Amino acid sequence: MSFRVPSPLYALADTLDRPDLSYPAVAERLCAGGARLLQLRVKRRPSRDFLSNALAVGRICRGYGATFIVNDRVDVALAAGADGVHLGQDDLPLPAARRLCGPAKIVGVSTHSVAQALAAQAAGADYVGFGPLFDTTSKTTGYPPRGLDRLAEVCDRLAIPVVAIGGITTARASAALAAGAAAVAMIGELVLAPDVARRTADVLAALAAHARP
Ligand code: 3NM
Repeated sequence: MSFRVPSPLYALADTLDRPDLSYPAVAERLCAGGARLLQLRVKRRPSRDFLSNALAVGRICRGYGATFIVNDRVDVALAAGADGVHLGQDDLPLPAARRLCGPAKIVGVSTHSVAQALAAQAAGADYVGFGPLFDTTSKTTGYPPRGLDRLAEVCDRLAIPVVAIGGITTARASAALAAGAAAVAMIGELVLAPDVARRTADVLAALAAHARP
């Protein structure tokens, strides 16, 4: 399957451990602001809690016509009827995930080097995440910022879409697309904004301005 990202913004619905945020509420505001490619990113939660959030977020995404991806867990993605799953380097290897998901689901992989990105493509990933592009406090990646030059190298070497991630702000988003990324993924810039829907709309407007000739 040849996958095309449905939007240049890949919005990650994560609560960043803020007690005042819920996954469905974040997803609703992201979609209301125009996000049409959304990943539910749940960490350190019991499986049944993860699934109930995935079912709720899946309903919201379907209502908006947004593509819905679940992070890390193939079983939760399938049980929630998601469009796909996003795997980290320590999650199920791609061939196993593909056997469980079948060919129609979108399978993405987090990568942090050219070698990892090439390996993910060779194993049949539909897209790769590549990061951390810049410094980020949202995830301890174990890698220093990869920077725009390395992003450009990965984009040059891969035939599948590359999604840039890590420390991306509204102001820096266009630079990632200019380096060849098909989309930018964001957490903090969106979900910690005073008005999540408005910030999402502002990012989409900035990305659309970049796309105009
Ligand atoms: N993955 P923010 S960086 C989830 O490098 C994630 O693979 C990364 O959050 C990677 O937009 C990251 O707030 C955190 O920086 C992204």
